[in-house]
Amino acid sequence: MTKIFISCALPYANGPCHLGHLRSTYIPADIYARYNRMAGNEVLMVCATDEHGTPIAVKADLEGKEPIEIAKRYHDMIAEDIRSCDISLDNFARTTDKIHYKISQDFFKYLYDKGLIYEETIQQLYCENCEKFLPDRYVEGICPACGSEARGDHCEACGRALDPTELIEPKCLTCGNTPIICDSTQYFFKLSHFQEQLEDYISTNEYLPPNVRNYAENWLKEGLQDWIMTRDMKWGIPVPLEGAEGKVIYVWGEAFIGYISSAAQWSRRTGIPWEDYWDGHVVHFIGKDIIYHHSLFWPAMLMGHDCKLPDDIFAGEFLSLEGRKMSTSKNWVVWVADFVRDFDSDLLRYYLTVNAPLNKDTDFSWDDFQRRINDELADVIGNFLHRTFTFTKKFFDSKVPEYKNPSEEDLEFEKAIKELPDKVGDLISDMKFREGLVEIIKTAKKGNKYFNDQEPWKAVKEDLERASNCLYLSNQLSKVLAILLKPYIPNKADAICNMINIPIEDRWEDAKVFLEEGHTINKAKPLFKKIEDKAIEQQKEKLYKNLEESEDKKDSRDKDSRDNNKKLKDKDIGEKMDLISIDDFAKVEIKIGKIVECEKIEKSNKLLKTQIDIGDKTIQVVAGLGKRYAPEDLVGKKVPVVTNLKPAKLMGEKSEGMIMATESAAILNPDDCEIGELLM
Ligand code: B3M
Ligand code: ZN
Repeated sequence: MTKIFISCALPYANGPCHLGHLRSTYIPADIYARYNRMAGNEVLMVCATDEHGTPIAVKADLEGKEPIEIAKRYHDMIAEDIRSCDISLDNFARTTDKIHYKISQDFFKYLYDKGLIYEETIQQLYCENCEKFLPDRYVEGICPACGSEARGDHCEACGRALDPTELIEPKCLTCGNTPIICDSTQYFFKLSHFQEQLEDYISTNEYLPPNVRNYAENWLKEGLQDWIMTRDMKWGIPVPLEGAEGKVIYVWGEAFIGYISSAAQWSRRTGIPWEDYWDGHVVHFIGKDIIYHHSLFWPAMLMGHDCKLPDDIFAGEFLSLEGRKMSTSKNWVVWVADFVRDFDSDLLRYYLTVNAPLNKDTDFSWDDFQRRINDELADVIGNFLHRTFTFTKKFFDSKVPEYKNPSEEDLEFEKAIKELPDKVGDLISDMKFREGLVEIIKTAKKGNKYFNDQEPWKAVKEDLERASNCLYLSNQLSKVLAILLKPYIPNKADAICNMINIPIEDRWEDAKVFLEEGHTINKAKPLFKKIEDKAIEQQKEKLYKNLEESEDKKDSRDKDSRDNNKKLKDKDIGEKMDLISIDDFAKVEIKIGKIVECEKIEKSNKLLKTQIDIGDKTIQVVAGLGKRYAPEDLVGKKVPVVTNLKPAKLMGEKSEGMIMATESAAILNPDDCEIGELLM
């Protein structure tokens, strides 16, 4: 039994949750937490709202309210969003809680006393009219790099981080005056001091996924700069040093502490020390835009304290919406609260998990959502369960029938059922949430095929043993599905347990225990309703209407601003997903080839060296197919090959092309592949 500390990135309390938050962070964290609890590990999963920072202070100014009122409003909304999707947090706190202030200030002071935080005078923008320094978002101007309008420390158009003093034509956001540049003293964290230790941490930590490691290594190569840890503003946690009046700790200098203060709050409530969990296995679930902060800045702060470092940082990549980047300011977004008003949250959990692996950017599209729910949840899982239960009722008096003299097909299906719990469990432990779900769907598909092949509706008259074995095994798979689906779609899983008439299962191991012959099941109820075209059309209409309205508003706000049209056009181009033109596609040459020779590459357990006849010549291709195919199986096989790739070397062997295969390393043959599988 292991103790596991799971954190979800803290959402800013300046807006409710949208689907992007769920996809990158909360759903994966929850699947992992639920599975681990079921597997008998002890889990502490925490989160909080991140309530400081300039965006909240600016919003408050604009609305004529106190920042704490804004924060409270969104904290409540976010808490409801998270609850409505059954994210099973053990504690959801706020960075404005007293305990958070205390721990953050102590943390800051400790680093200062150790000489890891120092003072330095720098230049900052100052508004003489408002008599205040203008940190981050308090100032607007033009981005010196791309010429677009930029907010303080960040240009949304080109994605660059800016020093506000670099802005062209800066304006105070509050009063519109042009600020002046003034000296100001701030506190800096000696991040550069930790360069070597961080290099070591990043290169030796076996858990870090490749996307996190790559980003971190690239930044480390550039060399780390010290981080400014303070701001001149009222809203925030006061810097706990003499002579630092009027300064607060920079929001990123205390947000991480939210993981700890939320856990500490939980400890207070339960009497259980959170430290035991931190000493176990620590996993941070985050979005990819904050890898820098979590892989470098936070570990360095912990190193400064001689604390144990996070074991794993799991970063979900981005979700776009109908092929465009999501944008809250343009209302190009689906809010969680709107979604769950119209659909069951389990459908969302399902779709956002199965849609693509988390280490890839992906798109939410309403049509695809409808297709997957109807074709997979309703047609595959729903149909399998429904047939099993109604048939058991009709022909076996709602009792699990006998299993006698199994046929070869029975034995094969029984094996697939018995293997499933470990297979899926291992994938989830490995953070391969989508792959686990795909295995479940695949097995349910197998179940449908087996049911069709056994034809129990006929067999019940001709060969009772065959019908009875079929229903025996189908009920067993239903039980396994009820348990294995729990981390993914908890409500539906509970509903399946009710239909099978077993307690709501919370132990993974129970999936390995078969129902007894004679066990009585309950009446079947429809589990997944198909989503109608009309419902999807309505959602799309709403989305496009929102976009138009927000563009109208923006147009009237911007009517006197320079060059507005050009800017919108440029932005639109930048915001499209990575779409390619037909000309780009035409560059790829794909041919059907025949594998004429194939051998294993020594020292690799998956690479195969193949010679492929592509008509006019034979090329050598090194392919990662060895886990799935033996070399002798491939000789003589026809395969699609990309033939105009730049040659590369893999394990010292030249590779002049690429065999088209799916992400699960199956050679392309659409009938054998899953819908939605990526080719690579
Ligand atoms: N509040 C939200 C974000 O940048 C930010 C996360 C803090 S995690 C310690 O996604
Ligand atoms: Zn001003």
